Amino acid sequence: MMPPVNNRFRSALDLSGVWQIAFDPEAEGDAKGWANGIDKGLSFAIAVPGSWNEQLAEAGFMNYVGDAWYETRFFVPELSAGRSHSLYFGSADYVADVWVNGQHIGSSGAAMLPFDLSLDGIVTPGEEAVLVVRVNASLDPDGPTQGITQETYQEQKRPRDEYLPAVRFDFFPFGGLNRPIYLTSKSASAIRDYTAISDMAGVTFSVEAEGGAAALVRLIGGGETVEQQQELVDGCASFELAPAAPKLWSPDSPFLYRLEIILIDAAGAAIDQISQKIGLREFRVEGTSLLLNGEPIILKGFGKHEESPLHGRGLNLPQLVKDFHLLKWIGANSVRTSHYPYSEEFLDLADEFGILVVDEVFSINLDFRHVNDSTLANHKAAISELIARDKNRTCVVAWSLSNEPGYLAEPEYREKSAPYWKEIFAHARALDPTRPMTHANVGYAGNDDPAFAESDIVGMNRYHGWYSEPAQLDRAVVRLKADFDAVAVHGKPIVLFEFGADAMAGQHASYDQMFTEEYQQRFIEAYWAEIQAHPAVAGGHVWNFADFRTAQHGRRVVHNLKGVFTRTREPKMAAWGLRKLWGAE
Ligand code: BDP
Repeated sequence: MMPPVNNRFRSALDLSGVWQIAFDPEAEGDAKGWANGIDKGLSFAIAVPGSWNEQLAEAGFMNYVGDAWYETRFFVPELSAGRSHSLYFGSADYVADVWVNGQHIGSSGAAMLPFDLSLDGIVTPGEEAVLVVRVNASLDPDGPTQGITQETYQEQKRPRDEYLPAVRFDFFPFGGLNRPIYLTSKSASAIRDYTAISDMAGVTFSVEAEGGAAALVRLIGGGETVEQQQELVDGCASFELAPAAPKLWSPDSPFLYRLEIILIDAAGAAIDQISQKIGLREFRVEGTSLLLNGEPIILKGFGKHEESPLHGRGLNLPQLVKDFHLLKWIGANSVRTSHYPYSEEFLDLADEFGILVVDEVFSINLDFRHVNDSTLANHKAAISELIARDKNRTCVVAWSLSNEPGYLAEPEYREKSAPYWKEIFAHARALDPTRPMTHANVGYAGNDDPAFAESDIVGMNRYHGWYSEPAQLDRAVVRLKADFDAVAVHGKPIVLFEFGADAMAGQHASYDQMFTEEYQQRFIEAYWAEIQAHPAVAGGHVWNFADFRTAQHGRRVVHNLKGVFTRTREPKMAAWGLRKLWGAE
């Protein structure tokens, strides 16, 4: 799916602003006719994009995950008469239905990904339209991240496991319209999709269009313009664009070309255009190494989250820009989008700043006691939608297809997961044969995790010295090295996608004590030494870049404090330590 574009041929009107929201805990909105307009007697003002939780905490909705109905009005410009209109949602957390002028125009697809709904025949240029969106922040029990309800803990006699809100993961389930929404317009004859695969020599490119006779493609940059025009056959054409003196993209020098795709009609006139920035780079696996542009690279970076005070998971551009400066300041070269696809604005900045992205599908802690055919189908659909959105991104160098499946050490994981992973990885590889695939293994799933056989990169998360061997780094590193040795049998590069310790900013001790800034720093340094020493380990991502909010339960102080920056981005001691370790000082 292509992001919204503003140019000569297309317009994208940002509908961000203050909307109205009404909560519907009993799911009666449908029967009450809220699709035509929500009950203003019950509604609150709400900023979009932005999660409802912290905005409306005082009104009682901090932990709300049920139906919530949004309403706004938008104007369809008269100028756009005769054009094709749609509404583009960056995401809706986690499921949504959309009505315009009382008509149901469609639903969201995979959670945390965009969806685009046609308005043709629904809106009239020159007139205002009423937009109603019903969002629900609970997850399908058969999704790639399985949902859970508040009742489950009691039914399963696990009251001590109860989280508020009920989730099966370690971050807060912020609900709402968390990314921008656009009213888009384009001509009926338009570029439908394109695939741009870059390497060190240039770009292999293919385009699909609705209407038009030919496509003109230009790669502009480094003092050169490479241009090709071809007739469309069945709406498609393919190109090879190779500059004479290619300038490469890398973390040290994130040079971006401009790629222009112009659709041309039979009379030779331009009728549509899309442009994107693209870097020339090659990322691949060779033996136990990762190579960027032919040179071995060690991944240094973080698992992150998209979240901030007040905004919740709502897009917070100032913080996002700051985060990229902090990534550079600390000497990081990569990020995993733990544990879901991040915004397109995040990817724009990663391209720009030269940050390699391991792009993760929203699949967390899959419990194989409850995995069924629907789980597999939904997981595959989420991968298809992720790859469709991000396939043209220079920064995306690998796909992560799941985080910590088999997390409960359930015996079913061994029995059922090998064929499951075979299908999942084959599905992803068929959609993108160019990027390596990985997942993030949890210790409980074992060093013989069936997913390793399918992966190109052996990804793992380890917390020796935290959840086990508390405050005993000498024992922790022995176990870590044993894990590395055990998974090295695959002969593939190993990346430690998570390791870290909680530190309460301002807490100190002169000996190893959990939750202090010193222990967090010593923990990270001890792990980094093992990462550097092991010949098969090709990188490490500290968990986490910054502190983040979790659901409420007795094992968290409402925040996970494993950030090397606080939630408001002040560095802890470990951040200064990493800056030295990673050679940025
Ligand atoms: C891992 C999870 C991550 C958690 C982290 C932790 O992948 O989401 O936040 O552990 O416990 O198991 O801090």
